[in-house]
Amino acid sequence: MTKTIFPKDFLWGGATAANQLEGGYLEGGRGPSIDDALPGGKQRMAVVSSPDFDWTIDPDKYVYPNHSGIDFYHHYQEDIAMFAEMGFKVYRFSISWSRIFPQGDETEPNEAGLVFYDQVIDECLRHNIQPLITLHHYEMPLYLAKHYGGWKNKQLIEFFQRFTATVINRYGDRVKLFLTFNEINSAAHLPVLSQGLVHKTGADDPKNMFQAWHNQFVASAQAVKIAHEFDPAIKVGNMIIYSTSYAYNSDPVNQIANLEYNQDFNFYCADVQVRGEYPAYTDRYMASKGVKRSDLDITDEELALIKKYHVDFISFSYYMSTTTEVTGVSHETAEGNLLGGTKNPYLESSEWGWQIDPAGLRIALNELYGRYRVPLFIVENGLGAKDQVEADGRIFDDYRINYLKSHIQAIANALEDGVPVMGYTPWGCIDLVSASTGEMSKRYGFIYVDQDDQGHGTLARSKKKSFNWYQRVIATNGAQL
Ligand code: BGP
Repeated sequence: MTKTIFPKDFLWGGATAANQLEGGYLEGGRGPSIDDALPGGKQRMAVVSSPDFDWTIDPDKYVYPNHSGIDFYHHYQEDIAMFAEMGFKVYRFSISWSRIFPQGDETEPNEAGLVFYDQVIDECLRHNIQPLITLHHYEMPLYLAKHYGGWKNKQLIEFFQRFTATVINRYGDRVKLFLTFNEINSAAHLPVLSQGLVHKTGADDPKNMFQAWHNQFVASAQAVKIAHEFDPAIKVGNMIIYSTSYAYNSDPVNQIANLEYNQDFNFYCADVQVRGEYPAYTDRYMASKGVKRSDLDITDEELALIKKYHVDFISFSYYMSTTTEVTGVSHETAEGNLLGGTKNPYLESSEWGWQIDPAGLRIALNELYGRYRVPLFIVENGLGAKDQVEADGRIFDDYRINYLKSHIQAIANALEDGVPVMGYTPWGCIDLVSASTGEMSKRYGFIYVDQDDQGHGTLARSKKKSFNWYQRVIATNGAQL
């Protein structure tokens, strides 16, 4: 076999999230989660940021594809068997909080919800796939958002602690890898998914974002404490979106804009979760949003907890890079891209305006390791694209293969740079509902799922060309891309 730079215990796999995958939204005693109240389709983000949005689930008004997901709730055995066929060593999935605590503030968990994840975990282990669990991925019980105002409310720390303890006590004998908050830094762009905040509950006031982040930092530290006390062998990671950022040119004002973008977006949350303390630029960042640290409710006990229980490793999503300039108006913007920024003239974009940049992943890995010196795990990466099904049912997704191949090559380069990378779990390894559009047609999977944007289809699973390609990548431990 050709020589590989990937370590022999490298964790190849794939990633999903409960709210985009499971369906069964009221089965097994599950309560509604915030994602169940968000419409699918083009109006998704616009509706959520309007002043009238009030979390009412109204199926007559909007299409709700998240209610059905891809019905993993009833297909998990078949899906995990296909992951095993690809050779997955690890499968990243999230636990729906409202399946375990339907309302969120109960003291006793819902046993039927716990049983569902027992089955998923045992099915993974039967196939020698290690589970990697995200505790909080873009959803929370709807009740907590409606009646407590989401993560800006300190009571959520206690509720989340109960949820975390329940999950770790139940699964910690079989699951040794956990992540706390998915893309915690995304609150700056997606307050609804990340922190359960909408216009009515103060998403427009940056003070709430910083308070919610602080509460999440405390909850994350508690999760590390609970996990390590249960079994010191359990490793807990944070999870951030990392968007490698370039200054538009060598003009120092753009270089400074880039420095601040990196501090505020890429590093702020990780600095607290990995180093255990608020970074030096905290006051500068808060002031840029009109917030003073003294406006927030932060106690010495909480800071001590954050300091002591920092995470063991960093996990991150990487899809694209960003280009920063001080005005952002003189050049074309990266249209359609939720993270915004200026269009980089050297890069191609996906159909959704995400700028494709594999070299940026090598830079990300080097920057994160240089700054934090802890192991890194790429838990999301991939290309959202519309797939064409041929008359004979085959799907030739060479564009996806090319995207993934170039990014895996970038990981190999970073390994040569000496960066310790634990694993790689491409996003949406099976087609699922898109987080930003709420639609099916933005697909990432190696496995095709027959369902359209209105939720119609047989839900039949089939292998795309990339399925066999990824199978070979794993079988050769990255030697053959
Ligand atoms: C990340 C989220 C995922 C996922 C992915 C792709 O930000 O953690 O939940 O959906 O992006 O995004 P989208 O579905 O909007 O294409």
